[in-house]
Amino acid sequence: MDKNQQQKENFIHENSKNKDLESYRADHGEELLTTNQGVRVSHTDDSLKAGNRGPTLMEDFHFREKLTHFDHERIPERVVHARGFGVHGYFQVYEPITEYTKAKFLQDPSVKTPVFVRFSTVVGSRGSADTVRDVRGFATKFYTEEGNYDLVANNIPVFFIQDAIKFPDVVHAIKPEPHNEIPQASAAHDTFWDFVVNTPETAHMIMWLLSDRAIPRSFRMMEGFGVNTFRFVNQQGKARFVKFHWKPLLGVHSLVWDEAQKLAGKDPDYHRRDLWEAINMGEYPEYELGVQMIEEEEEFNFNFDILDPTKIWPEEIVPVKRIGKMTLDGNVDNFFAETEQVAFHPGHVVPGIDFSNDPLLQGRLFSYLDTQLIRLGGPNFHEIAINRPIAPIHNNQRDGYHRMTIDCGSVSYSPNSLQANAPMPASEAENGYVHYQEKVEGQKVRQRNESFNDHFSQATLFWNSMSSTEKQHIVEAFHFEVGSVMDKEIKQRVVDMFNNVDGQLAVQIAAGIGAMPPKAPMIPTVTNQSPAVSQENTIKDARSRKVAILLENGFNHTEISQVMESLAGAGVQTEIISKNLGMLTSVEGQQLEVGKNYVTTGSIKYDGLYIPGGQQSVSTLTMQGEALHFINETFKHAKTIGATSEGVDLLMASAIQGVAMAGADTQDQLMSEMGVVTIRNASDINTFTQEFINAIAQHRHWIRQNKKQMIPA
Ligand code: HDE
Repeated sequence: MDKNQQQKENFIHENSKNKDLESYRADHGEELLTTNQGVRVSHTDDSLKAGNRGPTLMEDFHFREKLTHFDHERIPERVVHARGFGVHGYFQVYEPITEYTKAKFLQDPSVKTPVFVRFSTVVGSRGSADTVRDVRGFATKFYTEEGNYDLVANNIPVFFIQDAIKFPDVVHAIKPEPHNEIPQASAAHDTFWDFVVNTPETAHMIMWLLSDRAIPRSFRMMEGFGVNTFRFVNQQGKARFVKFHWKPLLGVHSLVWDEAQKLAGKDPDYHRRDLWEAINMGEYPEYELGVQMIEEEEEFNFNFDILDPTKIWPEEIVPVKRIGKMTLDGNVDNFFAETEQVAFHPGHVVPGIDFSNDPLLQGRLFSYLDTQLIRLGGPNFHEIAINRPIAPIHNNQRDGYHRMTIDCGSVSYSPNSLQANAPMPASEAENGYVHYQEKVEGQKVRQRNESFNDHFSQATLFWNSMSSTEKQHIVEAFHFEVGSVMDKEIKQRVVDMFNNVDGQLAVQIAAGIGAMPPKAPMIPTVTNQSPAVSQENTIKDARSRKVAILLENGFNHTEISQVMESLAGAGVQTEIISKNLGMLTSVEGQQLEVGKNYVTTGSIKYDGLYIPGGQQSVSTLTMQGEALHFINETFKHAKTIGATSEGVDLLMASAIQGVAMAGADTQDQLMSEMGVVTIRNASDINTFTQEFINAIAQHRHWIRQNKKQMIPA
């Protein structure tokens, strides 16, 4: 049994949801072909015809069944979040949090609650690219003993709108325009920005959407946020307001825009492939579950409304308590059966978790069940294998399309005496779900409370909290997004709207989109920051990063093998790239296999680059435009570059020499400041690898930011 199979075995046996799924798995290897009625088929390559050149006969049941099934094998894609990728895992709480909630899966650290997580983009259709600028969905189904709990989250903590009644509007505005279905998976068009300038409550979300958060490096390196305000309720009935967070243990990291755009062409599956491969290699992504809690009595103590989904609760004011950890350790067996058919719903809660009056959440509670009815073809989608709880289901609901359960007996109503009124409602002591008895009073009005009126303070807070590089990326994103808008008035209104966030931001936006700067650039009154929202302050780790090695015949085998071994020891993967696929031979005669050539990969697919020594290898590479482009592009995207002995000469033949060295006094300065780690003397290889690994852990070296325009890549 190989490693992957072994992992799969462990995963199947340890996880109760997977044991449940096991009875649905079908393995067709080494079996004889049958129809759906189980009749063996003797020939499947020709339809039954009247004569060799004659018409196909109606009685060919095998042909008709095969074509009919094929004709019906699509279901509607999700109206939003159509493109997604699902994986299995488990969750464990660190210690009982009985004080805050009675939810059973949050009480016992020894219990592994199975989960299924689906990551997604929002706007693009099912076949769109992974690395587009967009919000990412991060939906988790916990199969708890008390029934399914869904935490249907995004990787951005706020939302575009404050009331769910505007959801169809924002989605229509951002989706491809209806007359020509252009553009795919992008906000960079007139209808979206028209909506934005007419809807000032979008300001805070737009700042996040145009930040690096919207182009994650990996699903494994993203935060998740429940966005809406929920409630925790404990055994004594005491409630607290709560917001949920997922904190990735690899830190929060992003791509750069040029890279994201190129990846969308070179590898549209970049994110799903990254997750699929990480799990297959046993590099299981981990996320801590965090909660922010606010006491009921403190509801009005903040300068924002805690029910407003366009607001964060700054972590510096309301700390995030980390209560447990989720590990994702299993890929699906079948994308359609699991990832496509899974159905999430923020209304799937268990005792101990309740709702708030957040008007976005209230609307969501209607929409998710409703959408599954059309998408999954009726009310029995809870019976689809991936959606079934591990807790038993007993009620009087019956029939409907695709009913699987054979409900026995004559009673399907309540109250009844024929079955002693079973199935009977459970008391609270028996874990029956009891809604929190919040007192609600009011007139029926179509209005918003005035506490929802401040649309700019937190947008400014976000802007204030960004590093200079993050700010530059936001301005560049405005230039791309709003620069793609045709209508000049809309462009001008974007400048004027974001003048309310920060006058200098508005001035910079205007400069890149052919609009006038604001007449009176605003000096913000909000001057504080929330360091937690900046990715500069995240965890830095080299683990599971991927390094490309450029190589040709005549390389130095001792050097490359020492470096590869050290990188592997630090959990860094390597891949050899060369002009052609096949084997390469070192000076000493050893052979190494090429993983990819320039046609099948590109620098954009790696976190760093290493060029080993070997006179002949380096001379050949120096003559290859692709190799030089690879180096230049890696440099432009601020990634770590390492070179040993003659490998350093190749760097000097690239654009780095002229561009990076401009202004640097010595090569040492270049090395230490720019994340370009070089060593001429191979006897210092251990020092090199240590420094190289540390540089990779930094993710990017933004000090190169100002030089990127000079790089021809
Ligand atoms: Fe969703 N959302 N949404 N949403 N949402 C859907 O349900 C909706 C919102 C989120 O991987 C739909 O099954 C409304 C916020 C995720 O299957 C639909 C509003 C957040 C997913 C729907 C929102 C989300 C969805 C489409 C109020 C972050 C993908 C398909 C304005 C907390 C789940 C489906 C998956 C999917 C409605 C806003 C997260 C139509 C009405 C805020 C991760 O029901």
